[in-house]
Amino acid sequence: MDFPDRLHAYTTRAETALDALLPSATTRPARIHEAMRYSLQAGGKRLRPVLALATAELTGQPCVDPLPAAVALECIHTYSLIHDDLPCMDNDDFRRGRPTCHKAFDEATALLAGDALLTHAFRLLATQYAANPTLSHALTLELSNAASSEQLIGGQMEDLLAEKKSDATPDQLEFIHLNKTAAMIRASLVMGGLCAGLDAPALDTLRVLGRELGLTFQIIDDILDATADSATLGKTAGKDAKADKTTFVKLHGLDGARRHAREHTDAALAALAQLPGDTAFLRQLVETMLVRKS
Ligand code: GRG
Repeated sequence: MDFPDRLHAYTTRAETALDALLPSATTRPARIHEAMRYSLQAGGKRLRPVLALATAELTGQPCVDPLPAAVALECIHTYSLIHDDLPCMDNDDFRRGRPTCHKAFDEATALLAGDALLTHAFRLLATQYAANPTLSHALTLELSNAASSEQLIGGQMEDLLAEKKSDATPDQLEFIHLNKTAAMIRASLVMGGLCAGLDAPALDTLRVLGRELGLTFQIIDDILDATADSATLGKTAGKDAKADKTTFVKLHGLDGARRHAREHTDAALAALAQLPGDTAFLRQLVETMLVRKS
């Protein structure tokens, strides 16, 4: 299978599993399950599940089914987006091409839908890997670390603090990128590696890959933000008020940002070259992240 077909196959598998592993929209109380499904099934690139599934297949068929882990990752990612969009945070009206959860439902429901997705992720790891307690524990540890107050939430906190000032330092910006963005990308790779039964050195290499790919991903995100017109962004007044915020492009300029993104991609490719198995798909995915347009 070539790269686009394999990407499509992983995305489809992840989306089928998302549907199967979430409470149905009619489960009582229907409104919370509708809201969870509304945001989770709104599309998106499914990058984190794809990374987990592809890594799980690096050395052939994985020892255990990586789909529940892939769904858990997307649940955490989607919860973070729902909460990030709330009026008390970024106050965004649109996400994944449709009204944000709090616009389609209401703020309280969106808050609960995020909470429920966060909780559901760990329920999946506890229930779907119950036959393998060691793996269940390792997956839970990896995902809870990535989603913790020192990583995903810590990165978001630092980002909110940085919004109040236009002179965030490169060090602060790197902390934000590493934790708000790279932590979940790194966890996706490591959780896939755990399902593949990879050894400790390979898992460490996946961590390096996740760091470098995560930093590339966020720099490209900043470049896309800086070069998109406001109509494309579809932002609210709340978002425009943060126009002064320090970004990678503001600190390094567009050319500097592109150069840094290339350097992180090269470091990611160097890490990939250390991994066992067939790395062709991941290599192409890493290259694609550098030139992505959305
Ligand atoms: C509220 C705890 C909490 C965290 C919020 C994810 C996040 C942290 C904020 C969203 C804003 C942002 C720019 C985050 C950086 C990570 C990022 C680029 C997220 C968007 O990920 P994509 O592009 O989204 O993979 P899709 O919709 O394609 O899944």
